[in-house]
Amino acid sequence: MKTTFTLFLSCLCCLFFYAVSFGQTPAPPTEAAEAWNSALKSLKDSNWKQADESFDLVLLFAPKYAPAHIGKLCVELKVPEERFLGNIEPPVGIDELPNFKTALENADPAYKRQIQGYADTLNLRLKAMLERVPKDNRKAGERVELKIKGIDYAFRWCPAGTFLMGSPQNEADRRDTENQHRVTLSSGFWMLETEVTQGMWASVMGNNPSYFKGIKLPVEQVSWDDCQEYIKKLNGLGIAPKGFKFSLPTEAQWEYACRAGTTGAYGGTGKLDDMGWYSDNSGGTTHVVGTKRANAWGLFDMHGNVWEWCSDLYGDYPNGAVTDPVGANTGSFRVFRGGSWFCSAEYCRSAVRGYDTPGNRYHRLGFRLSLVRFSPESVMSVLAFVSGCSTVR
Ligand SMILES: [Ca+2]
Repeated sequence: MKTTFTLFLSCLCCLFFYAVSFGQTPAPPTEAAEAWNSALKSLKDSNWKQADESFDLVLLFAPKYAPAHIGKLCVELKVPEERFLGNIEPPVGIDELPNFKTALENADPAYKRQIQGYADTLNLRLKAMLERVPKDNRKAGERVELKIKGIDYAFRWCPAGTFLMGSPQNEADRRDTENQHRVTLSSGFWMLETEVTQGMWASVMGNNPSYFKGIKLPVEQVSWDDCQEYIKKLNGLGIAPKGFKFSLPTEAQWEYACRAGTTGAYGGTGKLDDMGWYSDNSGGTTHVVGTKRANAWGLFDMHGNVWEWCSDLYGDYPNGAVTDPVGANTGSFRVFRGGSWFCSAEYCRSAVRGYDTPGNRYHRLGFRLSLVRFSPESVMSVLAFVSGCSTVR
């Protein structure tokens, strides 16, 4: 435990020095901010193991976030210099001397050597962390179930891979916004087998905003912002499989899962009437999820029933090949996909893109969950980041 805590503070020390040296002030992603607050609370509670785990999450979620907030930590912890630089014996009283930040700002040569040692230790530690990331060798469509608030959530595995996103020039009714380009998804992910149902929503949120009522009908009249609240609550339950978190799928993940290896206008059998509820067969309402045919990876209602929010900001597709795209950097609209009970067939194609402001709600718009892995790439960027630290002499 002593070693663990020493390493933890070593991380902070190293990252703080980086912040002082380079003055970075990146905005914190929500997950990193939450992990950071959790680490602070755990330290105050003298829960060293939890603090260490939370700091791991900060590194995983947003390595560049940590340094800008070390100063805040110093103020809160008031860790004395001599204890920080020597052998730390927890618990460290948070009311002790506020010399830590000053010491770092002065950063004499001896201290820089200490930083070097910390950086090397952290480097080894992060490499070990990378090696612990399990290999994704599951088969496409593999199924797992989670029981959440008494309700079964079935997820299907979508393996890492490459596909053509968008529609070919000869596809009927295609739009100019669907220009075809090659997309590689470097990590596999889990996709909810169906749209999120009203039963799922109500059990977590305590309300049901849907226009058409029924616990097995897809939830609708939920905004993109509402979905974020639901997902935040799910992640707060601590029930996601180790190394994964609940999320909206990215637009690329959504289309990749919808196509499940197909290249035509519709996935599965290729016939929309088999695969989904749309204006010609819906009778003007949503339907119980999972009552049409599933696609090749076991996913239902990717065409029709309700449109499904994705995480991306809407923007033009790139012209060339991309890896792990997450949408536009700026914009006012969030993407949704797949068409609905209200739409004619052309709007239910695999490649069709819808979008709207994140606060809007409609009785033809819902969503689907994904479970995505904490990115190994974020660990790699920490390694690069620490290497930058190590150059200090
Ligand atoms: Ca749908």
